[in-house]
This record gives sequence, structure tokens and C-alpha cells, in this order.
Amino acid sequence: MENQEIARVLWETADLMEIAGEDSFRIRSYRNGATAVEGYPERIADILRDPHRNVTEIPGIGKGLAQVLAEIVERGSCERRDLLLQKFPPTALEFLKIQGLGPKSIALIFQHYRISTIDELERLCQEHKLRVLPRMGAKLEEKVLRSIAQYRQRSGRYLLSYAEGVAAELIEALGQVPGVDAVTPAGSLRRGRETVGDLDLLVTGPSAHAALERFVTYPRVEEVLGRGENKASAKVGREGFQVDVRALAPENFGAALQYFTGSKDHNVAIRTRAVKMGLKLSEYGLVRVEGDIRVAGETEAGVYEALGLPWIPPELRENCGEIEAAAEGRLPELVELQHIRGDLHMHTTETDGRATLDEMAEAARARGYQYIAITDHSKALAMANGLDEKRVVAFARQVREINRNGAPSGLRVFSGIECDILKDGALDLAPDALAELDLVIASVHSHMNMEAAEMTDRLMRALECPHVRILGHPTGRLLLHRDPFPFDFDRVAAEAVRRGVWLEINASPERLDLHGALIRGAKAKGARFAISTDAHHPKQLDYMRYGVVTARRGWLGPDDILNTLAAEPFAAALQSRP
Ligand code: DGT
Ligand code: CA
Ligand code: CA
Ligand code: ZN
Repeated sequence: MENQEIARVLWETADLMEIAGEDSFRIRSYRNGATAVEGYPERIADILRDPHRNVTEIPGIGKGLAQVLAEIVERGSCERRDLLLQKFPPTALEFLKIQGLGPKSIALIFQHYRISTIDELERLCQEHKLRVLPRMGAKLEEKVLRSIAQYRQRSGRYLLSYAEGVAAELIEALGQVPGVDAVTPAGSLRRGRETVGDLDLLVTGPSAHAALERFVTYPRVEEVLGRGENKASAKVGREGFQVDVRALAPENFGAALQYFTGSKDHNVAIRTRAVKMGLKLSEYGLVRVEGDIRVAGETEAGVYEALGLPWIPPELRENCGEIEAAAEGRLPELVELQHIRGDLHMHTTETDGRATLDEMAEAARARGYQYIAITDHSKALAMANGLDEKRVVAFARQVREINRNGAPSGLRVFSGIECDILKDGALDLAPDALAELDLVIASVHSHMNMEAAEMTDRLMRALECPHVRILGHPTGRLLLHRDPFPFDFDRVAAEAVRRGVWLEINASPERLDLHGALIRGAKAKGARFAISTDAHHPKQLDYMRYGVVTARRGWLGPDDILNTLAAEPFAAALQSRP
């Protein structure tokens, strides 16, 4: 059992405990445990199996949770979860995914109505049966109806990071089959989309077909959906994630990779271009219609070349002008992971992070960075033990000290804060405290269901503060969980440009905020960007690659991104807000 699956059971149990109104301290311990398990570099199942080790060595895992983990690894559930699932319908967990319905409201609904499906919940709203319950009203019914529609739209999709994990696992397993040369991911995963519907894998080599057999008998395959001569589909893991595996002949590989990478809209436009040139493109190759002569198919670049185009990076293949740009020789030079010189958003044990400043610095140095900014939360996030003015001033002094003595890791450390934007747009900390710091990120973490006009004003006001340098996770979305809050993005982006504030591309796989289309729009207005991981654990510094992929989907080059600068020019840029 993978850590991610264990963590999911813990999250679920905590959610159910919340519906049952259980002790909040205990609920928190389950959630902390889930975060710890998710971010742990070793497999929990392996540690449990090792008689010389104990899972309590993992920070955040006490004796009680250790037992729970053993139970989950053994049978996929734990006693507390089983009991709660008897008390509530199993779909209770689905209800929590409906925005606007918290555990308390769900508990209340369950007390009054015997419902167990989202369809039944929808009917309750349509028949105005929620508004008769205490503290619920017509507005909530409308909101729940909207949320149900959104829920239906996004269910059946998975985070990019999750899909990438399953892909890595299968590439490893299928790659070991003798006679398999390569296993290559295609589809939305290759394009770097922030969520993935199903995984598309292409297998090549003299015994590519043997990989199909290995796939359908793979231990984590739950259900085989189809098995043909050249293709197999199956659901993998407890989440039921669909994977399509195709075996290919080497002479078709390029055409197949192009076809199965998509997007569908890109392919339609590419095929239209082919037709105009007297060519016919399919997953098997590119053929000149006159005389039925094959002109390309072995490599993807060969297919594009025969169509008079340079190779187009997969992240751009959404039919949003990339084919025209390619034809006119104006494809952008895209940013790459190796261009990134530092990470500008991370948390430590001072607030809700899981490692110290030194540990984060060491992890950043190991990744070859020249600098980091430590940006813990501000006091409005009391649950996370956010910093007040006094702690901010002490922290800024501590960082100056570190840099004076030369940080042990050889890294330059910038003192920063992720300062809350309060409901009225004021910042959570006094200006003279913020002035002590090298880098202020301003972020919204509360009161997200405002009207668009009000939210726009709130963000515009936050940008007025002269100490703010970065607008953190600007739209507030949580993928598959919470939609962006409504506001006038164009106005806010234009104001950020005017005031020299950089827009964050938050690389956490649950956020990826901003996303490609907004990035591209903001760049056209002159915006500049920072790609940051928002790491709460050293391992999460690896999220940078998701941020880079997202920036590429926004057509960004290294020059659009501040943390591609070397330490000295970056420090100078920090000082130079107009
Ligand atoms: P997903 O799985 O929803 O995240 O998105 P994709 O893009 O991976 O879509 P998927 O798995 O249905 O198909 C993979 C690629 O195969 C897709 O990007 C383009 C190609 N493809 C699949 N079906 C069609 C089709 O009916 N027409 C065309 N032109 N291409 C298709
Ligand atoms: Ca797919
Ligand atoms: Ca597919
Ligand atoms: Zn934040």
C-alpha cells in the first residue's frame, strides 16, 4: 500500500469524525498524521514490516496513530472509520466534496433527512427542504445546487501529482519486461494539465505486447476494463484511476505519440493542416495522399517537420495559437526546471511547516539553489501559530545574523512572510514590521465567498501596501475541491504590474495557482512572476517541477520569472519596487 493511499484513509476518517462532531484535537491529530505520511520519503508499509523500526520515529505519528497505520496497511481501513461508516451512509464522504457544505451542516442534514446520494441532496435543495433547517436558507440551497454541478464536472479527475506517481510506478514495472525498450506517458499528463482524467502509456520494443500481459496482472490493478491485441485498459488502485496502455511498432511511435498526446483540439487543427498540404495524418503515420507514400511517423519531430513546423512542446498543444506561432517561427523559449535558482515560498516549524529553517535550507542547497525565502504565516492564521510583529522582527534579525555568519548550507536566506490579506484588504501585520523583512507575500486565506466586486477591491487595497512584493496563490483555488474565488483578475493583474508586484505561480499540486491561461493573459499585460512551492516539508521543494510545467503552459520563458535570477540580481530586484 502506497503512502498516498494510507493518507487518504486518514483524511477520510478525520472528515467522518468531524461530521460526528468528535473532539477537534483528535481530528487534528489524524490530519497531521495524514500530512506526515503523505510527505514521508519512505514507504510506511516497509517501515511497519521492519522489526527493527517503529513508525513513531516519524514526526506527527504517536502511539495511537501507529496502531491505526498498521491496521490500514493490513486491511485498508481502521476501526474508527468502520464505526463511523456504519453510523453515516458511505456517501457521507462525497457530501464533504460539495463546496459550501461543512461537516456541521452535513450532520444536521443527516439528523433530519434519510438521504445517502448527491442526487437526493440535489432534490432536497430543489424542493426547498434545506431552508427549514436551523441556520440554513435559500441562499445556501442555491449555492449547494451550483456546487453539485461543479462537483459532477470535476469528479473522475485526479491531481497531476497523483497521475505522475501511478505513471512512474507502471513505467518501472512494465519497463522491466524483457524486450520492452521504453514506456512513454502521453495524454494530458504529458501536456502537464493540472488534473488528469485517465493515464495514457505507450510501450515500444520487440516484446511490447508482453507488457500488456504484465499490466493486466499487475497487483494494483483492481479491474480490467478491456484487453485487445494492441491495447489494454484497467482501473488501478483503490481510487479506480483508469490507465490505457498501448503497444506500438517502432515505425509508428512518433505518429502515435503525437496522436495520443493530444489535445484533441490540437490534433484536429494539425490534421486540417495536413489535409491542406495533401497529407493524411493518423496514429500510424503521415501519408501523402497522392501515390499513398508514407512521409513520416517514426519520430514526433519528423511528423511536425513534414507538416512544415518545428516540434511543439506538449504543454502548448491546446490549440490556443501554438500552431500559428510555430508556422511563423515565433514559438516562445520556455522556462525549464534547471533555470530556477531559488524557492520563494516555504513554511517551517515556526508555523505549520514540518522542518526547521536549517533543514529547509539544506534541502534547497541539495537541489542546487542559490537562495531561498522563508515565508511563514502571519498571526491571523492562529491555528497555524502565525507570526505577530514581535516574532517577525526577531526572525528578520535572526536571518540577518545567519547571512552575516554565512549560512551553514552556503545558501543565501531571505527573510519573508506570507502575510494574510484581511477581509477589508488591510494586511495582517503593521508596516514597520513588514519593512524589516526582505520579501512580503500577501495571500488570501479567509472570507473567500465575497462578491466579485468586493474581492477585487480587497486585493487592490492589499497591493497598495508598499512592502508587498508577491501576490500569493492569486485565485485561491484548491484543485478538485474549491473553485477560484470570483474577482476581476484583469484589473488586479494590471494593478500588480503598475505597482511592481509579482504574481505567484504556486507549485503545490493541490493549487497550481495561477494556471496557464491566466498566466498568459497576465504576461500580455506586462506581469512578472515567481514560481514557488509553498513547501511545508523539505521533500515538497520537489513540487517546483509542477510550477515550471504550469508556467510553460502559460508560455513563459526564463526572463518572465524572477527566481531564475542569480542571487545578486535577485536581491537587487527585491529592493526595487517602483
Ligand atoms: P484526460 O484523459 O481527460 O485528462 O485528457 P487526454 O487529453 O489525455 O484525453 P484522452 O485520454 O481521452 O485521449 C488521449 C489523447 O488521444 C487525446 O489528447 C487526443 C487523442 N484522442 C483520443 N480520442 C480522440 C478523438 O476522438 N479524436 C482525436 N482527434 N483525438 C483523440
Ligand atoms: Ca488521458
Ligand atoms: Ca485515455
Ligand atoms: Zn498560503
